[in-house]
Amino acid sequence: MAPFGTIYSYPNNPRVMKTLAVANLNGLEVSNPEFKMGETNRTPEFLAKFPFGKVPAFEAADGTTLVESDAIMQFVAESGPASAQLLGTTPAERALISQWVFFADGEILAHVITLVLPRLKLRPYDEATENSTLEKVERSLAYLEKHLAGRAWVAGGEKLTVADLSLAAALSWGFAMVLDAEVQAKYPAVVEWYKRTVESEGVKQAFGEAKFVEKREIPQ
Ligand SMILES: N[C@@H](CCC(=O)N[C@@H](CS)C(=O)NCC(=O)O)C(=O)O
Repeated sequence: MAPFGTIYSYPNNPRVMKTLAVANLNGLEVSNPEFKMGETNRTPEFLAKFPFGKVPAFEAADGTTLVESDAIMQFVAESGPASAQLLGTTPAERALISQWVFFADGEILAHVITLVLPRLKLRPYDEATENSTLEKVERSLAYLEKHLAGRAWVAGGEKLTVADLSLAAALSWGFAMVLDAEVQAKYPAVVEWYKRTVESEGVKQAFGEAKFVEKREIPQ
């Protein structure tokens, strides 16, 4: 199989997992070469293609270059036989799927990153920020919990879509590092849907084994 494209990023970036899952479901090969954050993305070669210098960054075999992980995911989703399943077909289906992709980025991932950065020693820990951010994440989880009643997949169809992949990617560092057993117990439908998503064929190979933190540690 000729490679469809290359995605550049540091390893285990949730913003990459969703695209790699979509590539698997579409039978497309997307390579993810070795990359050193702060080095590879500062080289003149990288900046010539991706002047913003952020990752993920994507280059298709046809020369198309893209940044913004959801645009990359959409491009790869549009480019294979699972396109209708992943992105929907009617205007209403497509907009609903986009709604959850935007929700995943703005209402979950942004907060999860605020919670995770002090645990990766990339930002000082601040208790007030931690508590207010946890409240925001829990508001989103409560909304998702209710929405999932009677639904196997977020957009309501019979198969997963990019909505599920974006939300699961946004939550992956959260469940692994911060949203511990006490939080998980409040949102059983979310946890069940999350496991269903990340254990799906094609997704598990991209996301790796799901990790759940038992008790969140407070960074010192
Ligand atoms: N909205 C962008 C966010 C990309 C982003 O913030 N990437 C970070 C790493 S996760 C980055 O490359 N930071 C390097 C920098 O700020 O120079 C997306 O979804 O792709």
